[in-house]
Amino acid sequence: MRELRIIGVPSDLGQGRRGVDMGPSAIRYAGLSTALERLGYTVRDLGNINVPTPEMKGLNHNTKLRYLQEVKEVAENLSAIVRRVTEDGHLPIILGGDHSIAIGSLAGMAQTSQNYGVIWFDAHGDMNTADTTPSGNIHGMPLAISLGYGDPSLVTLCAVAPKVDAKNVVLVGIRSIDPEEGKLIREAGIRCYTMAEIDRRGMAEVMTEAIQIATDGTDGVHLSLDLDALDPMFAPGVGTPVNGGVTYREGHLAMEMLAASGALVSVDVVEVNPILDDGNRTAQMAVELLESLFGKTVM
Ligand code: 6HN
Ligand code: MN
Ligand code: MN
Ligand code: MN
Repeated sequence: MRELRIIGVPSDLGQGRRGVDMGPSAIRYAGLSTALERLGYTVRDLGNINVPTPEMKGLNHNTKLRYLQEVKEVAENLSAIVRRVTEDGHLPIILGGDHSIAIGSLAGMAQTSQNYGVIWFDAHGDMNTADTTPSGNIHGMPLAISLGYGDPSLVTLCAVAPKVDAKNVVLVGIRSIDPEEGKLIREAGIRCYTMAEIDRRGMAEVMTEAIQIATDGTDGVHLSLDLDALDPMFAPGVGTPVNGGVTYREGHLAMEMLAASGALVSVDVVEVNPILDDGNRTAQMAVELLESLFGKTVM
């Protein structure tokens, strides 16, 4: 059994609402390490990487790519740790922070010898660029950047571009796409499983296909788990909630199927915002989903 390594990335630079920087603490407080140890894993928490806070930096004039320089530095630092953990044969669990941190997760994985696919579990496509963003928030761009679209300094991070092949990337849980973003998703040729398709076909069929696509010709799957994929009823503590999301059991089924595939090589868990939460429910949900992802079953 592979050993697990937890890496916290307390970043809220990629989006507009404070509090998501407390995600790693909230998820730890909800008992992540103990839960994974109960499943029989050896777990080591590597602590948090250093992330600047917005207050440190004064005004940011790049309104199309907010905190570009800082987001890039965080991604670079994270990528080095993810790379080292993976090369040591361990599986990284990266705790956000906003979704911009996935730029670093995927950059780290792309530098290893492993060829991987990505399941991007999200209400949103995260396929904006500076030309299409309605907000200037980089958390709406990490998938585009990883596929080679967008700001050149982010796209070429760690001198590998793209970080993943679009033919091995799937979006699951999607229900909020900006108009120009939708065009890029189609142009890039990413398979996009919307909530409407999940409703019609069921999560089991969708995940069977999603895992097939992400594992086709690859050595494994990176899961990028944005808690806003879940319906706000089950994960209220997120900065950009959208109604009509993945239910409690659909979420667990997806994780259970990914566990059964044996294909998981790395995971990031992002967008948990304790300030917007109802108690610590969203972090608790994240821990429960990770338990399923790492093989928890009824008996
Ligand atoms: N997330 N599409 C919107 C934007 O501002 O680009 C929302 C992005 C949300 C990103 O939740 O990781
Ligand atoms: Mn996201
Ligand atoms: Mn590679
Ligand atoms: Mn999202």
